[in-house]
Amino acid sequence: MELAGIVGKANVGKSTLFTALTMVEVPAANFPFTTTKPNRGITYLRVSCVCRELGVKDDPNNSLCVDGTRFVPIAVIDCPGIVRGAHAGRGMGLQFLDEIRQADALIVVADASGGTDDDGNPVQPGTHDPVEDVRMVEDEMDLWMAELLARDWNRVVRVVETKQSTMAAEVARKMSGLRVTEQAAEQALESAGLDGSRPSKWTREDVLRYVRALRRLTKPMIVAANKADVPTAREGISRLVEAGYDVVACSAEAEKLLRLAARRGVVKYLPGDPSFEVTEQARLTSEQRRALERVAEFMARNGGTGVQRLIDKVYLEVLRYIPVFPVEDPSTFADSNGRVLPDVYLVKEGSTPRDLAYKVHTELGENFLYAIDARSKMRLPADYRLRPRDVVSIVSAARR
Ligand SMILES: Nc1nc2c(ncn2[C@@H]2O[C@H](COP(=O)(O)OP(=O)(O)OP(=O)(O)O)[C@@H](O)[C@H]2O)c(=O)[nH]1
Ligand SMILES: [Mg+2]
Repeated sequence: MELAGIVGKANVGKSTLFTALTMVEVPAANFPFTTTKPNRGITYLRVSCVCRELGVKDDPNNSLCVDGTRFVPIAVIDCPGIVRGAHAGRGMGLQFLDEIRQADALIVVADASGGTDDDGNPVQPGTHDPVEDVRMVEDEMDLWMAELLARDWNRVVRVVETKQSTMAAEVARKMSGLRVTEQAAEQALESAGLDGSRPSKWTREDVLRYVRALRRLTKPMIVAANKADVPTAREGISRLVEAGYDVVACSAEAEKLLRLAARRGVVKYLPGDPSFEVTEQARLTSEQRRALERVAEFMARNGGTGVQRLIDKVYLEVLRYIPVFPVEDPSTFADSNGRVLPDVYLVKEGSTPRDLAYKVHTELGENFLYAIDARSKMRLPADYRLRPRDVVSIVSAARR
């Protein structure tokens, strides 16, 4: 399953976001280091289902369909807070980053309201620049990666400079746990403008420039400009956008409140909806009513709480994944058990039907013959690139 890591400065709302995304209740409180160990849960990517367009009643297997909206599961991990010096053990340290080595992408949470200092202590809102929240996390992660790279550096220098190996091969070997491929290691050399054949000439700045390039390639990130419901967040959000980050303004607190209220039947709300409705049977205290009114006002300004948008943007825009519906029978859109539109798979933009086959099952990939577009019942050309919401039947040589 896909995996996203939630990281950020202490006390910015990571655990609140995690609970809003997963409905797994974990402690959240207004002081730094509330979280001491990573929390794991499942959230969902929201995509439009093809069931209505095809006029069928689906029977999902790997995802949920609610009134024509599909929710595809994605694992998320909430991490302890990061402060300057964490790579050297300050605060909660960075050991926990081991848990998110396999993440596809990182959600870096910032306190857009500017109401927490460098160490996560509450301060007057609007007095701290949230761009600093993000830079600090990037710097600490780079120092952590540089340390990984520096381990047995002398040996790497020797084997590379005596041409027994290449820098890219050595980096990929050392960092394969971080999903660093040889190709990415090579590409990072280029984008950092470094000579991979002479590592003995690299300065410490060169190493940092290199791991920064490598991190950007292998752990793309999106910034959650959280606490966007606080008035001072306006300025903070603009600063984050101006700094060039991919930013989604959100209120984890508003989303958490809504999802809990929806679960209790108080409101009608699907994650990612731009607004919600209070149900008729809801019995609310005046305080609860006011809280919901504040959320409604915020959503009207922000086009929703922004929380679902984070996940959707990470996977569909930053990582450029495409949701496709593999089916076995192109006439009924069912699998061999008769389940209609059972699964949604996420494939990288540019993937072919054969890539999809491999993703479903290695054996299906190996015995791939061709694929059929289940909408038109036409055979797809061998070089066909999958498009969002394609419904594809794979024909393989495998016998059951
Ligand atoms: N106004 C507002 N407050 C929020 C929001 N999200 C979280 N908070 C508050 O921010 C404080 C910190 O929330 P947590 O979720 O514990 O933050 P964290 O980043 O997990 O903190 P650590 O685990 O200590 O690093 C709590 O008081 C939350 O209620 C939000 O969207 N808006
Ligand atoms: Mg936390």
